[in-house]
Amino acid sequence: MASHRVDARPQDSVASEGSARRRAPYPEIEPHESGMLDVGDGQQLHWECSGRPDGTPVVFVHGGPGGGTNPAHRRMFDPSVYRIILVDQRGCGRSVPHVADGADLSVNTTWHLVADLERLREHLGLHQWLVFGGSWGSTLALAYAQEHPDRVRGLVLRGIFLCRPSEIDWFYRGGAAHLFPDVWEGYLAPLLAADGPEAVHRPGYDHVAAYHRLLHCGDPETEVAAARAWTTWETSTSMLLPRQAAPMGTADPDGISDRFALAFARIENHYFSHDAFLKGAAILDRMDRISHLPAVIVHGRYDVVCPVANAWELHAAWPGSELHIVADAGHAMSEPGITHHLLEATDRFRP
Ligand code: STX
Repeated sequence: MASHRVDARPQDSVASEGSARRRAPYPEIEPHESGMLDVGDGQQLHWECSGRPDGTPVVFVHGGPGGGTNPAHRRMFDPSVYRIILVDQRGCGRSVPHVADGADLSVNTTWHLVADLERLREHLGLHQWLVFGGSWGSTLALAYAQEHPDRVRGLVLRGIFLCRPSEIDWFYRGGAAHLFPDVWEGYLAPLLAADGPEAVHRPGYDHVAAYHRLLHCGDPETEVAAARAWTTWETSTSMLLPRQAAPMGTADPDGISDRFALAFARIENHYFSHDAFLKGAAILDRMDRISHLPAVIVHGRYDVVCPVANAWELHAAWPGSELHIVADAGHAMSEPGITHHLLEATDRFRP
């Protein structure tokens, strides 16, 4: 039966949410196994397993695309029962070749990433796994599950992103600028420098196409400046109250390296220049393939990167899913209310 929960009323959300009511992630752990998986096309993916070696498998599908995994991601799962699998998607994180080193983006599409997950599952000898993904990780988790429903035990999804053109327009072509006009100035700066104000402010100007030119212009300084501006726009708009959230690796705007920014910006821009390669395979059009699978969806009410309507539409198309709208959170996994509900969800999927 369909169910949805709004966990706190907006007016009482922040002040009354004592830390006692919000769970902290599991302790830091180290992997017990890792490797590089050759997936063809000259690509090798870095993967690792932590937690219980013979535990119930869960795969963490990271965001971006291009965001990579980090040690904090292990902490969303009970390590005494889960075999926790982290994998860096093509071209980013510890996978090679890295996009910052010029990796070929023509062999980097949603369908390559779906096939890569399946290859990793086979490599690890797993019959099925729980699939956990946020943001772009939710898009990819859904695309994977729709291709390979028999391999998925269930899904835990947050910050739902369906990668529709309207969602790309919202975040990268001026919608969200209405909420973050100050941060948007930083996003526009490289475009203004390259194309001038008349062009940039003309209706129909394509910010994503303009960024594509800058990110591949051949001048390293311009490329890095563009990559950092693109990435900062995203990291600086992802939390309702940044100081409330624990530092979680890449979400820290001060912790962005040039290398991270180049991969993140180039890979995202590549996917969003191609509607994430989903034409004819829109996520919401193929829900019949996975509507029998159990799923928990967690989404912040004030998610500016991926508006909560995405989660609402996904839940509406998935009668068995459970939706938690967190009243005092934005987009980031590290926000207290988001972390809390994700931990509750992964605990409930324990065997
Ligand atoms: N991109 C959304 C996404 O997947 C549209 C995402 N947003 N921020 C992140 O990922 C990081 C936390 C990896 C910076």
